[in-house]
Amino acid sequence: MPVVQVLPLSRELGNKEKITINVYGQYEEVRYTLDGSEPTRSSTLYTGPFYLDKAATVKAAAFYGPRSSRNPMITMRRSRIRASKYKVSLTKASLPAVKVNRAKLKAGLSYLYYGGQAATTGGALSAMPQFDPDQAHKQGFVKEITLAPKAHDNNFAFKYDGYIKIGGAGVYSFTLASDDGSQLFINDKLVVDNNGRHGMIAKTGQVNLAAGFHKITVTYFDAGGNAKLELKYKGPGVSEQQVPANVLYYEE
Ligand SMILES: [Ca+2]
Repeated sequence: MPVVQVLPLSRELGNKEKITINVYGQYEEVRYTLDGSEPTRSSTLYTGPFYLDKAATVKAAAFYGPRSSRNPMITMRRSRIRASKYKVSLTKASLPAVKVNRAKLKAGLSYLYYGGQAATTGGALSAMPQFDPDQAHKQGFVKEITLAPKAHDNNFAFKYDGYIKIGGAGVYSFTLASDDGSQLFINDKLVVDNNGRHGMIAKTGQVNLAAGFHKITVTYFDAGGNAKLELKYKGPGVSEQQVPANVLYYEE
């Protein structure tokens, strides 16, 4: 009986993955499915490596002899089925860049700050607030993500807004570490959700970005104890680092 192998073995796909089916032994043909069903003689015929760009379960089987049979369609046997499961965490399409008025761009991010009684209707702030601009304790600009402008040691929140300049198109990983909760939005899409009351935790999210400017929003709150916030990223031509000041802008 021929032995079938589907390569690569189960894994997370990038944007596109080449799938190869190898067969060891004598066989007539190889057929496969992508929906998890068992391959039959009417399934897709394998003629060579093919590309997958979405989640799928590849199930393949070789069909074999006996060659001398008068009716090989009926008597042909099926090898053991081999399956390989592929998943994707990314949508294939990239987030398009947004239009900005370059003449009005300034380095840094704008922020809204909430602390003390001003941020809540009752008692100290202990969860991500609504970030109503009218309720902000103060606002201003920072060169990069930092808690430096805080006016309280505990129970405060920030919302940073601006643009991030992406040089090379492709998949970027953002890692948001915070004590307590934080969230990262790119073009209003939640990319990292690290919300909740907790000590220092890092969470990572990936997003496929076109080159150009993208809206970036980071929200953060501290519910007491230690307070920390860090945003790192890596992507095409960018080794993992704190998101640097020279890619952050706000519109005046
Ligand atoms: Ca804390």
